[in-house]
Amino acid sequence: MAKLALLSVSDKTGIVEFASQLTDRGFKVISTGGTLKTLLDAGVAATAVEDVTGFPEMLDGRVKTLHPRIHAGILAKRDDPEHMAKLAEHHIDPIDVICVNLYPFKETIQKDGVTDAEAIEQIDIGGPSMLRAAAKNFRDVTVITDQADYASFIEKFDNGTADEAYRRELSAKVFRQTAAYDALIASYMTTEEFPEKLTLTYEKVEDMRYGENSHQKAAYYKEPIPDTYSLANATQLHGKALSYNNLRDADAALRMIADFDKPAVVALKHMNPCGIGVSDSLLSAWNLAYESDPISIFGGIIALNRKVDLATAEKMHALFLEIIIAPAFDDDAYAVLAKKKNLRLLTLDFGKVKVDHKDTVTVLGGALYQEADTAHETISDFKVVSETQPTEAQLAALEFGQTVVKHVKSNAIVVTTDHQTLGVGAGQMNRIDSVKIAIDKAKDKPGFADAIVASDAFFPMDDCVEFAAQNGIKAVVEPGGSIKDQQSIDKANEYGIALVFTGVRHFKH
Ligand code: 93A
Repeated sequence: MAKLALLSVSDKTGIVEFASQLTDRGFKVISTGGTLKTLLDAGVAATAVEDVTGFPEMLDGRVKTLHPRIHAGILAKRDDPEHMAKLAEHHIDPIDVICVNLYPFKETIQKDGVTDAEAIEQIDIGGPSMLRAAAKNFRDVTVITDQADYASFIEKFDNGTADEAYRRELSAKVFRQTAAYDALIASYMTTEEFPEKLTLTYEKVEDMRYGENSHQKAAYYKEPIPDTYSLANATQLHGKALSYNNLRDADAALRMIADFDKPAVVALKHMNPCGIGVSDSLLSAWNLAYESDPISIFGGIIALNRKVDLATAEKMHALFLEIIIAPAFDDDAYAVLAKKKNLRLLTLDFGKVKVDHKDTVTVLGGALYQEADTAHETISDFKVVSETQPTEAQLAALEFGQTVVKHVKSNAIVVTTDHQTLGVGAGQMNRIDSVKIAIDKAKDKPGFADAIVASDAFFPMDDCVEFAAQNGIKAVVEPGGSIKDQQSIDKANEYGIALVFTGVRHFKH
């Protein structure tokens, strides 16, 4: 009896060649409507599923292969005499190879203006059923869902290595595929923000040379349909492959720069900004970001929110940088930057800036899932709690500082003007230490006379306000909310400086 192969594919790429290779090797091919037509048109012998089931495809194709003659043929255990006797009793032939790829649900829901009915029609039922049945019965059945496996199966079949271990690999691949397919459907159908089962699914972009450190293995995955403004949608034009740390840093830089409308440059190291400049031109924004901390920027990640021009490119070219990410590069700017063969140059559509999604982090044995911190306080959200009112200029600086500080690892303190960071104190376990670091970095810079202090969380004691005031700071912004707020307010009044509360904390761990 000829071995049977059932081929039913939405994406018909490579199917004619695969089917003819199967028939050349003595397989009898069975197919569903569209696949059958493709094969017959190409002159490959194949039988209609209807001729096997004795039933027509019905309900607009919703029922084609959902039939005991198909599923018993897949699921029968070949070494079980009772199973085989049942097949014989009902004149059902065992099916040896299942080759299926599914209705294009993902592609469909990405189409502009797609209706719910169109999306739902693309939920494949019969395909996953056959795949899962064959994957369950991998000891006897070969199941193929990845086009890349057409050639590998033929090769292994020919050299006698299409064995049970190989079929088990294919089976695992199928369960991953159907799980991911269902996860995407689940996310399409789900309206709850935090459903009782989190069915996230990611697709491998690449294996990485290593993870955070060279002894850690790692791979990069992206969402099936990432937001337009996301690192997964960035295009690398030039340079070495992005490392694990590069990707995290580039992501952090993209989140930061998304908060600025005017020409802005973010320079970043280890997920923290070392310089942010905002101005009327990209070049002057670059100068501000650079002058914020000309030492730390070495080996940094740069995000710019305008097309990179030659003058700015030349400035960047003079430094050792890891990554430059921008909406685009002028040709001459690109030519200058691309002289460094390792420098990674990336572009991303900044026209679709929208950092509004959920972040997932893992803990041992679990995952935490939360809304991204998109809260953004402006002057109208500020509550002045000191006797001294901030000036207009100070208010603008406080707003800039508040925009920056939420992107800095806690405990976060930044010293800024209204368009430039002067000092960043990040990641200290004690808030006063962050204040000291930020002020120490800022105090000799031009612009310090107008500088303010911004804090990501409340001051637990009055020492932060005191230290700032003693060092010449005239305005401070913090969320407030400490039981000792009054002490900080008293200290601001004692020194005659302005203190502003936002009411919103921006921890970043
Ligand atoms: O509508 S279905 O869920 N009902 C079925 O019984 C069925 N059998 C196979 N979809 C079904 N398929 C799918 O049809 C396959 O997964 C494949 O994607 C597609 C191939 O159809 P055609 O050969 O007509 O192009």
